[in-house]
Amino acid sequence: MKIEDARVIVCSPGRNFVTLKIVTDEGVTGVGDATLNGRELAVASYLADHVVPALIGRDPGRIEDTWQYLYKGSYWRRGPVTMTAIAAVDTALWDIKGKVAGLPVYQLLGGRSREGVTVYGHASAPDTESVLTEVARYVELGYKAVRVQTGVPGLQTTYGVGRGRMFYEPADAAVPSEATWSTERYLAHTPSVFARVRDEFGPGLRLLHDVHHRLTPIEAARLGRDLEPHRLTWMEDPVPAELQEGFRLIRRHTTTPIAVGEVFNTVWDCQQLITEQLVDYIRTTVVHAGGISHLRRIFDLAALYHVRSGSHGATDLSPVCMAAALHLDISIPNFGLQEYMRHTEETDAVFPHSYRFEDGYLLPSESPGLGVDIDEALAAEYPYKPASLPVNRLEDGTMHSW
Ligand code: EZ4
Ligand code: CO
Repeated sequence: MKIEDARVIVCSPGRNFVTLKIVTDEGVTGVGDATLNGRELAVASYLADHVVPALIGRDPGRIEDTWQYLYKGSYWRRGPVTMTAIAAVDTALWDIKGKVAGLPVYQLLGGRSREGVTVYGHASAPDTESVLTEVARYVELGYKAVRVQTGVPGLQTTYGVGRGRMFYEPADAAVPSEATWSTERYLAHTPSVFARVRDEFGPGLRLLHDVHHRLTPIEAARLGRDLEPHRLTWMEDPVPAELQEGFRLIRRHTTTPIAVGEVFNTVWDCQQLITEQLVDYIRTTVVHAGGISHLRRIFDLAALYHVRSGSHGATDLSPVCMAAALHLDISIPNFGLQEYMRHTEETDAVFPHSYRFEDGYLLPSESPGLGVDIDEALAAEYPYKPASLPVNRLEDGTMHSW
């Protein structure tokens, strides 16, 4: 079998997505997600201009060899654009291998290690009282874990607080919109939100919170300590993580578990965090960390150090990524949680899939391969729209991490 064609499909059904579809000479096809939020066209060009020509004629069964070819062969290693492009190829080849074998991909990864993939949803609202209603909505749907984000008194907008119920889409303008941040206001407010939510919902519900890279290690240590009585499942991205050793300082002061990694691309970005046991959950994903092959390497390393998976799953990760994530999630020994933000109806229609939500779990498809596809005719009805992630400034105008 040979790769005959590979198409890069850019579309915007509700938001922008980049998808790679590989076609073989025997008619078997595979799909991979290549969406990098706010930088979509860079990956589309990387694939179309630099990767696709080298794929034509290759044996689609050689997944590992193709991964190494694209990683070592580019000379310029790592980085989000490169690793997202490699991820798309890797994912599509796993899809093809599953279809050829007549098995869902999780069977090729060793089969089920659990009955379902526990997911968490996003409850958000401008204030504490109204967020209780949003958490209750998820509990009623059967969710066993909920991420809670609220507005901060004195700040106009805050990360994670959506305009609509059960939906949040931060990439909102062609040129980045600007938000204002105050660490003081945030630290003063957030513990009281979790006190109220824990009090209302009791000890059984798993609660999570995303700090979104906005604190310094000692500030994060203080927040972690203030949240300890409310027993969070995790505090996510407490600080920007380029400085991996910075997490030692957080660890010294708090037992609130830490989850990091949605912006990481390779095992090298989290090697120290994992081997020094500085985090509890690693949030790397299929689409941004080199596909199923490389993500499994990261999770295997993590398993040696008591670190569990907690893959990113916001709406900018397409149903193709979600389908792939579920095959890995159900098979690995050290699964923790999977983030799950529901896509819009338009997105779901363009990416027909057969994974399903049931009582707080997502269940991977039983179809051969990944069990997801792209309707190219429908996708063509939703052309790309420039959209960037916002930027963040402190109240005095200083640039800050968003
Ligand atoms: O800001 O996916 O945990 N989820 C997140 C997301 C990210 C977006 C960036 O593309 O942090 O909301
Ligand atoms: Co996050």
